[in-house]
Amino acid sequence: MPDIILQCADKQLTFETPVIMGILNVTPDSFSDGGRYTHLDNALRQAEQMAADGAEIIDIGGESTRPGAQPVTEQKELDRVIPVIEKLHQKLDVVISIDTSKPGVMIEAARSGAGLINDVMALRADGALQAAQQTGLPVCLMHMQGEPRTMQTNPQYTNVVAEVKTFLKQRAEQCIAQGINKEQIILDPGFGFGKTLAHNISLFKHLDSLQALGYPVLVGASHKSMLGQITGKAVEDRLAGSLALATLATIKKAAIIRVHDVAETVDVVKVAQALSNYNN
Ligand code: YH5
Repeated sequence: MPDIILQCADKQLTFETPVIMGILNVTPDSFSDGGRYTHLDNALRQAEQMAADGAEIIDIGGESTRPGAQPVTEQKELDRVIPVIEKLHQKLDVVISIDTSKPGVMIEAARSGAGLINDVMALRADGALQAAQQTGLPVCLMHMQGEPRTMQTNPQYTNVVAEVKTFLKQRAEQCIAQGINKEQIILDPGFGFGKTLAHNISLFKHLDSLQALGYPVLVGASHKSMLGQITGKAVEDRLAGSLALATLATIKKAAIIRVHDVAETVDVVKVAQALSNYNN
């Protein structure tokens, strides 16, 4: 992986050590400060802190994709994310990732300074492949079985590792056929997206099988219910579990780790990297 360089608009990402992607939610339920700050100020403060803590990527999502979440309109998503992207692009030296499945949002986000497209639908929406190609930005292709509203109802696989790998390989090939550069593709097994705990565990244990496709792999499991299922802890008490997972992801050479707790994860990655036998 050290030889891979992602070209994220005006910035480059390399993966000698896992890159931390900090999660910045701009959905209304993530603001509970009673209006003391505007959404924009709040987002900027959070993002500044994550950058200072060592996040190299900040992932901005204007549509909740948590289990059971309802879709939002394109205009609403644009209204939420574009001002934040413009402001962060002005003020911070980080790669801005846009977490969206909508072609129109991809295009506008790229115009406003985004450096990476993160799509939990793996560019399956009508026009998304073309839109992503047009931006020239790297794309993260994530596996999901079903759709957010219903995906956790009854996830089923014959062989989860093989099925996720085949799906992502085919999506990567579609991207390449559409004119997206092979070197601009990231894969993600999609922890918690239409998966039981057993499915998530298999995918994590066999991350190397996905990495064998030759693309950088993103791991996103911070605070997710698989950690709640393993530890018995509520969502606000999943930091330690998230850090244990980040340690293992580092040892397994994940390229990008997507997290809520940037400062803590940066330390964990440094220690895991320094002390593991086969990372360097
Ligand atoms: C991901 O894995 N996930 S949004 C449920 C939680 C906690 C967090 C409380 N976007 C991913 O973060 N993009 C999301 O339980 C993502 N990979 C990529 N590439 C869901 C989320 C979350 C959901």
